[in-house]
Amino acid sequence: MCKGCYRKTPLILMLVVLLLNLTLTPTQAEEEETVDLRGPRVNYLQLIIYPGYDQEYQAFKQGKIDVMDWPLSYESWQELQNNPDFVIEPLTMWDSYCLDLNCLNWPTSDYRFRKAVAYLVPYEKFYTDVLHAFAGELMDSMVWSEPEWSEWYNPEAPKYWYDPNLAVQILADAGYQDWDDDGLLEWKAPNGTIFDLPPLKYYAREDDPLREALGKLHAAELEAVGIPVALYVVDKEVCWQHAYCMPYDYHIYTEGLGPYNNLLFFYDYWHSQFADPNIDWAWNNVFFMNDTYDYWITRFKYAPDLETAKYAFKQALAVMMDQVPLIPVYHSAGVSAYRKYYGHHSGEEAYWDMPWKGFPNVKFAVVTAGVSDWWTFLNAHPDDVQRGGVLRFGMLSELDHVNPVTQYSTWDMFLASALYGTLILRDPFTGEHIPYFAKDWTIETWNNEGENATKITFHLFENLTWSDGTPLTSADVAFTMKYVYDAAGSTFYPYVEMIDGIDTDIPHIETPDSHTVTIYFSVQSIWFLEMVGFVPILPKHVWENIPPEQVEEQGEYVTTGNLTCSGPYVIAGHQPNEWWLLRANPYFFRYIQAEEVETPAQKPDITPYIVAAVIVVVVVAAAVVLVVRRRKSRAA
Ligand SMILES: [Ca+2]
Repeated sequence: MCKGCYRKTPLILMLVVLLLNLTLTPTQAEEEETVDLRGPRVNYLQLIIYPGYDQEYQAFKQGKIDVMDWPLSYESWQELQNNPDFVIEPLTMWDSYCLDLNCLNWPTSDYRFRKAVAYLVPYEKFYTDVLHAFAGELMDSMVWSEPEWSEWYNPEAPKYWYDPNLAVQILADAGYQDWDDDGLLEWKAPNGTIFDLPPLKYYAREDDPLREALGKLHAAELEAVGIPVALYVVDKEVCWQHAYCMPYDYHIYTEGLGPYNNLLFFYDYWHSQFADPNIDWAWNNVFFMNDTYDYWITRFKYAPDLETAKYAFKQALAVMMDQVPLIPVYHSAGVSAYRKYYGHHSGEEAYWDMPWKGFPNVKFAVVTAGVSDWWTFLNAHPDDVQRGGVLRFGMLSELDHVNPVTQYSTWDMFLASALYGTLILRDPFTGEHIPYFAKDWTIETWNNEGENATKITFHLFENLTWSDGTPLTSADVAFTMKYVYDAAGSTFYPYVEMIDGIDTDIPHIETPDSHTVTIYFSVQSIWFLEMVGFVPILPKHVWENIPPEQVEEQGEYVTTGNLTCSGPYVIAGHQPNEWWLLRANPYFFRYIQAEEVETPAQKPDITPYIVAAVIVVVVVAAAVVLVVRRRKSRAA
């Protein structure tokens, strides 16, 4: 779900936060809900991979996993809602499911045609028949009027509620009519020449029932007005080959974005500089190229204050909605769920039937919203056990990149966030920036050749340690910023590209002592904390030996079968396409000691996992080959 990468931001300038109490108390949660910043509370986290939603759901129902990575479907919710073995929580997720319209391929290259296509999305029918007013909420704009986003929403921006008569009128005015009376539209050029329309290549995601249904409903509406459609309901890999890879042979694709916590992706995805059809995985894969949009979205990204950012964003949003390179349709809602009691796993009798605790219902996600975010990895535990047991977490996919630098999919991010830390986190309930590896930070301006520019000073906690026992210092932070700028296919390039001197051998980053780092940016923006604060910190002593241009082929996991990390977990084993086993990392700076030593009989029987893991590492290494310059985070 995120190139992964994604954030609503209560902006706090010149912020100094001192963490005095390790337990957060949400200020405005409707019900009392807290998270613990210390963890993990289980000995092991097992990420178990399933080929599809149905298989994962069956495993969840049978108690083979404690929580799913995906929200419950409408049908699953109906089945479980009164079952006392499950805890079901309402889900708020800021993601976007939209229709990508390829602005390079005719006829979706014609903005009048795109407008007509937008007016043919049967929103209400989709909402009642497919979403069941449950699984998602309709969006009338790429940023919609949820309370949390209302200050960025532009009510004046064009909307495209279903109106087939208007669609036909727009098409006719633009020359798209049934000129030869065969039931299909043709286009009459201004000089009178008539062109047949090519069937619209429409890609809908077979692995996602909602997106499949959306594609089918919309395609039927297009055909009903005489637009020829070739609908391909195919797996995500096939969709990606057409929607994200050369030669971008598609007209419409059922896109998923997010979840996100801020709106910076409007720059990263749709500024025209990223619309390069000559590379695979172009971020701007709809090839939206509009000077006015570029102007406003750049003003937004490099805004010196919040008011400037809001104004510029609303202008950009109005341009985008007028030009419709994408049609917003819905965002996820519904519920996510976990099992109420610890399962009957052999060797874990000590925990059987204990209530599970520590599944916060996250609104501002590290990886994904609901009860299956990173916070659950850190907090989940059997009732009063200080630390013990195994959390079994279902996943819909194997990872794409076992690499913190090129992490891309949701599943890449689940692993990376379990292993690596960032300078800051967000309060999962309010979105406020809170300490992680940095205990406090200060945002100031500096004089860059006569212009105001931003600098941020972070003070690191002093007990940060890598999983091999090496201290984690400001040198690791400085190294990381330069490395993720240089690395091929780096997910975090946009986060660091405005660091002053980042394209030189000596970036403008100061490390006056081992726990202090000051990062200078070349311009001023309110967003820089949002960027560098969420880059996973890498161990310099490991990654300095990996050439940035070889970050994928020579990445640490590919060459060693392990990842030196500093987060809550370390890798304990991996069976490709079946599971990852992670063990609580005793070097994690907020590691929770077990209150008492468990007897061997209480330990989970994980011997088969570890044996298998030794065997399979080479296979994985050979499979990791895809290298791209930039990627975006996808909802799936
Ligand atoms: Ca015709």
